[in-house]
Amino acid sequence: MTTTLENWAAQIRAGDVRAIARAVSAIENQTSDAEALLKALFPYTGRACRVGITGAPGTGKSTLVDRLADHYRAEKKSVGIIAVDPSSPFTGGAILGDRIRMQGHAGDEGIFIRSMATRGYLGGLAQAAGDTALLLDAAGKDTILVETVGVGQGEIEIVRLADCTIVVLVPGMGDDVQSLKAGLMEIADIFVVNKCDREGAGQFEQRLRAILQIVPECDGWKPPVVRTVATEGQGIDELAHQIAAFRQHFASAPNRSAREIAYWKEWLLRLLHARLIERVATHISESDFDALASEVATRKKDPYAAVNEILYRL
Ligand SMILES: Nc1nc2c(ncn2[C@@H]2O[C@H](COP(=O)(O)OP(=O)(O)OP(=O)(O)O)[C@@H](O)[C@H]2O)c(=O)[nH]1
Ligand SMILES: [Mg+2]
Repeated sequence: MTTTLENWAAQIRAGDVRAIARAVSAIENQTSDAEALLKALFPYTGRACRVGITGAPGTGKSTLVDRLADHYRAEKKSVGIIAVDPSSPFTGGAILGDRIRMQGHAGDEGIFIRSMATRGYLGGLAQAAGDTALLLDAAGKDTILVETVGVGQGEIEIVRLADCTIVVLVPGMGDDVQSLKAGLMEIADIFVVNKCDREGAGQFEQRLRAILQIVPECDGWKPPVVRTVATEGQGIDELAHQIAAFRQHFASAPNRSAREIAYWKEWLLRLLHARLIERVATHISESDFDALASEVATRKKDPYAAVNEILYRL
């Protein structure tokens, strides 16, 4: 490793904000530095608690993240925030709103905030968010909050990078419990019913609890339901308490190791997938690829033979 890279890694581990920001950019732009840096930092990761916060647009995720960050800062814990917006091709729009809201933390060295939007394909975004979480972990952040809008598979892939996943729901707005996305229900370790200042919150919570009764426990953990009014900071202490309880529950073997292995298996598969596609792109030109696809389209070749041909060329 070159000394510049060594210095950079040391600055990151010391929590230097500019060094961290530069590393996130390197990750986003997929420079070769980024990989070398993450390799150097990897041995120092595994300490942070990664909390994923997902839910439909406008449910109050950013407000919750903001309040949770306040809670942890009051306990003198350092915080990293990654706001991921897979629907936006730019770092802007709603995320910009988040940034403005988060400016209450400006000047606080104990908190690092970064927004990420889609660049290229979704798999890339999940990887970039995961790499950034590793980076912040190595930088000594105690808690890493990852916010993402929960609508599709790509987002679910992003929250899977967390140790603990919070699904945010709100009463009303036709967001009926019945219509909850099955995928979101399955990934929740903790449910938050936010905007409990709204009418119908109690009823909504009851219906949610009734549905959860038939959901089986996972490794002895039954997802709790926390009521919040994020704008007022209500229920935040209870939410932090449930996150800590979840962490405690999975802190010991065998639950912890099984989760960790499943987590890294998914990570390895994604990386392998990305690397294979990369290699294919360096060995086979776009026009070669088009020619193969055209042969399949005209039934000159079957798709299995075409893929085998590509693999053979690697
Ligand atoms: N009444 C009420 N409004 C809330 C509550 N929490 C958040 N809001 C408001 O709901 C709106 C959306 O909040 P955000 O925190 O931006 O929601 P989000 O889920 O991050 O939104 P996206 O990132 O755009 O998906 C804002 O106007 C908040 O002030 C709450 O508990 N009660
Ligand atoms: Mg938001």
